[in-house]
Amino acid sequence: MINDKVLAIILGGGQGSRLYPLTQDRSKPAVPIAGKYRLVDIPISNCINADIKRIYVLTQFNSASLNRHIKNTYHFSFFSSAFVDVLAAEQTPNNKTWFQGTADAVRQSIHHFLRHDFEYILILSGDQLYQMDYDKMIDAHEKNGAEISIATIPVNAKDATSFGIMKADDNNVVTSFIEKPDASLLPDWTSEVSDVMKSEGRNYLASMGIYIFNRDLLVDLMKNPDTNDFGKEIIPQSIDKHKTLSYQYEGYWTDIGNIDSFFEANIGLTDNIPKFDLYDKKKRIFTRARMLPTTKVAGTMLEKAVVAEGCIISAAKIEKSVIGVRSRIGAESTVINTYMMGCDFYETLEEIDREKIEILLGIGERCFIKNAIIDKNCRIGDDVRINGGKHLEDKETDMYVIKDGIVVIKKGAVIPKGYVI
Ligand code: ADQ
Ligand code: ADP
Repeated sequence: MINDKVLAIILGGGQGSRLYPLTQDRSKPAVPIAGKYRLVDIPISNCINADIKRIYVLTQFNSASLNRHIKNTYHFSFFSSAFVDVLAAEQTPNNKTWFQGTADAVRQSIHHFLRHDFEYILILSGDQLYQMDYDKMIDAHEKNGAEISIATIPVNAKDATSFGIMKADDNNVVTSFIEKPDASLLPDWTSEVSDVMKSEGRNYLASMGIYIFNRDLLVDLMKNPDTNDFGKEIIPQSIDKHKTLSYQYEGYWTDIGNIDSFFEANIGLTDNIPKFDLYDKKKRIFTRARMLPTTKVAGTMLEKAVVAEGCIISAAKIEKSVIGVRSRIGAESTVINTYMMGCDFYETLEEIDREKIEILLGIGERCFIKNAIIDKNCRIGDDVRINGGKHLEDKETDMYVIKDGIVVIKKGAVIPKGYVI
């Protein structure tokens, strides 16, 4: 099945500077999450689960790993009109600049979209973890005769300043909107919410950055070259003129735009009942099928560990950690509260011998690693000690970055034997 009324656009990311150094060599949608997926798999899977199978991913930075991942993952039938295409910021004679914001990204690519038949355009963010049924949102949009719909979620006062906040009337029509209000303005922006939300102090109705626009309206709105952003300009300027519906969602949703929230979202998967459910067969998250061997574990105490395929683990203990594909962890090592992304390849014994490789891929022996993100293809020598936490100050070296107490080992970094962070 394919939903032929809807075309989906995934805003894959500006420069991704808040996720640096994970975005040093790759675009944000290509950042690996949950041991075997990439960020972009989340919105794409939500689309596929709603039979929306015509999808563009817009990105500023056209990384090889994003293109390879999309090309190798999303194969549709030869006879279907389904596709997932990456559109990177293009420099053409008519447009010499990169995307200036989310609306500008859509504007600069709109000629690609208009080649297709569709009634609604569904605009999604590329850096959120959630499983939402877009079908229901589209139904509500149609039934209410809306021209724009915004998915909304109640948030607390602390979070409210980082989102677009709105008020809606009894029919869920948005009556006012403010992008990222200053804390001093918040008292004027509370909304009536359900008792459950109220009990959690979530009194503000936030935009999830997920929009539906009617095709003709979007084309019209894109004609004004002075509007660069949906949250800052398009939405606030539209609510008086075009019927804008708030579609409220109360499930799990988290923005994973910075290192801290990215880390929490990944480590959260090790909870007894994670808020993000990777085991629901109706809401499957798709990713590249890799045909990896099973994981081999010897003598390891695993406590709340999420371990992907193809790993070789002899650690003493792995606790509250996500261990990505092809990870190797040596004997007597301890890994706590850590997201290890894994490796893109294995090294054969012959290669190790021939190249005289001293520090092997993965984590060596007798290491202690806590509160860290280890990007792909790192080599961590024996007896390395990484003890992340709030006692560490923000810092950057060739090998790692410390942000909010989380030690992020850069992709492919080699950490010498006995090194201490
Ligand atoms: P932000 O998340 O701060 O607020 P923004 O930085 O514009 O908004 O990013 C939205 C999405 O678009 C992200 O996935 C981002 O990576 C992507 N993006 C940003 N610039 C881009 C570009 N030039 N090209 C392609 N993709 C780009 C928005 C809304 C708020 C709302 C929050 C919810 O403005 O109103 O509350 O999303 O997260
Ligand atoms: P995944 O989706 O499993 O993370 P990718 O396709 O992104 O994998 O990455 C695999 C990359 O690793 C490919 O670019 C591949 O060429 C590269 N690669 C495979 N084997 C080796 C190797 N022995 N040394 C260096 N790079 C390798």
